Amino acid sequence: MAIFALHCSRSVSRVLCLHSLRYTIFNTVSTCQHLVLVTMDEYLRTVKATLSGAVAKKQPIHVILGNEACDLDSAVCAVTYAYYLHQTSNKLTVPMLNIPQEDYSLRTESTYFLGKCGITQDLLHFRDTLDLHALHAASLLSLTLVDFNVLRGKDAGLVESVCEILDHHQRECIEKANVEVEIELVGSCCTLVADRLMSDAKFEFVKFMPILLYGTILLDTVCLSKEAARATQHDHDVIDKLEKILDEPVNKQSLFCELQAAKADISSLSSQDILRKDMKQVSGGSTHIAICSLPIDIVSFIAREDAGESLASLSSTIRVDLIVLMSLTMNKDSPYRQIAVYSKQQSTVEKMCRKLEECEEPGLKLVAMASCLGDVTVYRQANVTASRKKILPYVLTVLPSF
Ligand SMILES: [Mn+2]
Repeated sequence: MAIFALHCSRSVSRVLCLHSLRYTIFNTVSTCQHLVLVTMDEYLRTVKATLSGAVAKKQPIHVILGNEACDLDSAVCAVTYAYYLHQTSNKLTVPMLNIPQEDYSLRTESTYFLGKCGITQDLLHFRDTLDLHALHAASLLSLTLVDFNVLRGKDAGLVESVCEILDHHQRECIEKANVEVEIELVGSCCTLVADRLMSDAKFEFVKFMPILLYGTILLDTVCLSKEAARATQHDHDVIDKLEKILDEPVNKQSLFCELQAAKADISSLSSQDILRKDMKQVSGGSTHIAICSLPIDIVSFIAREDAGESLASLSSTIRVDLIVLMSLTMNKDSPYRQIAVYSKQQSTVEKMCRKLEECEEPGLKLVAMASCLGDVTVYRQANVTASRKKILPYVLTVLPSF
């Protein structure tokens, strides 16, 4: 048996007993005198080492699945909540990023921040590295959805495997027995995860876990900005509590800027990569659309030489009729938003623009801007508080009329 002293943010350090890796996964607490604490990367290594064996032996697997945009919030929620469940339950718990593995490099803020905390791509699981549909068909899958609450498209078939939902988007899932649902419209889903973990007196935070949650909440709430109005009292409270258990003191503004810079670092990305970096696809009636959150302002994006081409090729590759672009950037310390509509069909652009201009809940306060591309209509969105989270449900209600 190996004895490890591990830095732990809450208690100074603890002597840990760590038996074989297999032991820690299946018998975490029950037969060990001390609570077994493993670091996050050790936990992820264990899952990597045991997962294929578990699949071959047809053992049940619990997957923590983030949303298909796979932003930092989804990634951090999946990893931290999976770690928590691993420590407090006896099931093999796997965090999964809801994108194909090859798309992970586009999530520059996630590769940066998780990487900085020792969580590299080889330790993560993606949609094409574990077949959820096969596990579901074999009745071996249970699912926790984090940062979204409804399975769309092909994934709708997985719904019977869902046992728990933890989210901060408007509720779309229907009430079901045996599904534990916690939805609260806070600024970051990490607020709900952090609160749940901090409320469990038996749970010990390990190194990097508080900072991952803390940084993600800051990024999601534009550093708790009043103007952006994304942070609720609950986000503020959780930030205050996390502050007390950080491994070392952190300056909020500089961490936010660091993450924002990582998110906006598009130096290695093509224009099509930029569109796919944070994209959600939805359908209504027979209309399919994508809503892309861009890491740079839209006017700068469409000025790129291959922007028009990339919009055209993306819309044919993923077969959407229309693409809505959104951007949130900082302009002299104030949040600044633009929104745009692209389609090959001019009439479709006009129709969506009219719907966005008419939107009352939330009112977007759109101001038309000059566009260098004929098939893209761009606005400054003076209501900076209307995020994709708020606009997407509205767009879903108007799509059937297209
Ligand atoms: Mn989120």
